[in-house]
Amino acid sequence: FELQKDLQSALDYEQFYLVYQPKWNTLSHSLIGFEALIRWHHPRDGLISPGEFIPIAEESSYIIPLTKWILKTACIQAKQWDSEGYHLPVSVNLSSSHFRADNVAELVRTVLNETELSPHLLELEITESMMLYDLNNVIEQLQAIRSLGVKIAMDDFGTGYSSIGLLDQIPLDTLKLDRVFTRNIDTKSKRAIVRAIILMAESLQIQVIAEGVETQEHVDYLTQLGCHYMQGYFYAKPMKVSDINEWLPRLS
Ligand code: G
Ligand code: G
Ligand code: MN
Ligand code: NA
Repeated sequence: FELQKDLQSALDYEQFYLVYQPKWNTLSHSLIGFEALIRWHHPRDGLISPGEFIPIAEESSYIIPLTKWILKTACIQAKQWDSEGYHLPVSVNLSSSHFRADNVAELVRTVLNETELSPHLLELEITESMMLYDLNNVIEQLQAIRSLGVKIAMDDFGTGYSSIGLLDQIPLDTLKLDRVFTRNIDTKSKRAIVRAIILMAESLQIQVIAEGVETQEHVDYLTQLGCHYMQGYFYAKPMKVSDINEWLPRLS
């Protein structure tokens, strides 16, 4: 209750900020983009995890203005990096309740217009649970978003209510392999599943990126299985803009 009340004023008091986690191409050893992740600096309790407050925001329509702020802030940042010569896409996480409560495609169109960000520098991360309700409505919105030139990624793939049978119906550019696969990649049976997911994605012309890559062993196994896009603490943690800006010039 307390948290819910504080949440309502957090946007007005500018208590939110975004951190950005690099995504890596392990073949070319290059940065391929960032995932934007929200942080809440609570005036009394300090840093509160989105794992705690996003579900609360999702229970009310607060998720709509909150996501609008996230989307706009991430687009402004991507536009800024673009103008500095870093033409890197930024991904933004969307909540499934948002698709039920609002026209997400319209929001994306508005924010792209306001920020003048090139649509190909934006990616949206959706989850399998989005497909549970009103599948046709979600697919329609995703098609409208994709026709703008914005990319769509399926987050946490393989853990939720598996949408494997829908992969040819959902407009999709990327699968984000959930970090439980990475964590258990030293298990033969898990590798068999990951291999099958990668082969299936290839045939459907969908890219695969592994999440939660933390060790050289993870990198080696995933590389053997044909996965060449990775995200995780092994490469970089989510960072504040000021840290990213210090880190970027040292890459090349
Ligand atoms: O960043 P962290 O690992 O603490 O995130 C915890 C959870 O919160 C993850 O499931 C992540 O997807 C979610 N999350 C983080 N930032 C956002 C955001 O901006 N929007 C939404 N909808 N979820 C987010
Ligand atoms: O659900 P989603 O994939 O959007 O969640 C992203 C969350 O995963 C972020 O909160 C981020 O802090 C966290 N994360 C990023 N890299 C790693 C990692 O290598 N290991 C673990 N355990 N968590 C990670
Ligand atoms: Mn994500
Ligand atoms: Na994920």
